[in-house]
Amino acid sequence: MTDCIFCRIAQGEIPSDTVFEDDEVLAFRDLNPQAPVHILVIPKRHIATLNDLSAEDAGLVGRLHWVAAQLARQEGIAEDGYRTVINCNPAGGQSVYHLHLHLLGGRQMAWPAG
Ligand code: IU
Repeated sequence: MTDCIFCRIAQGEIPSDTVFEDDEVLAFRDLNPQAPVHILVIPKRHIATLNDLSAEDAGLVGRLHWVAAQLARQEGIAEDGYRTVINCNPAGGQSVYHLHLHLLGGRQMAWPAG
């Protein structure tokens, strides 16, 4: 989708601080970090929200989490702990309509999430 900013980042049309990339997945640092480590892990293919997943996408979503866990190790936050979040639709706090997994760490997280 040409009007999707994360599709444009995934295609390299808009620069990002990339920390991981393969054929299916891109991970880059959030422009407005909410924690010392705040990375977004996205599928390169456009999927708007968690609601738009098909059964065939289950492996891809697992891969987003696997990449997040590898990055947590790489960033040195795996042992202390971290949080992964996928916001869905307005009440879930989603603002960019291209599926993305937040990886947040480097500080104590509060619960319940705001
Ligand atoms: P949300 O779950 O849709 O609310 O998260 C969107 C995130 O995308 C949010 O943390 C933004 O800071 C981040 N972001 C970004 O890193 N780069 C961008 O160009 C845009 C949003 I637009």
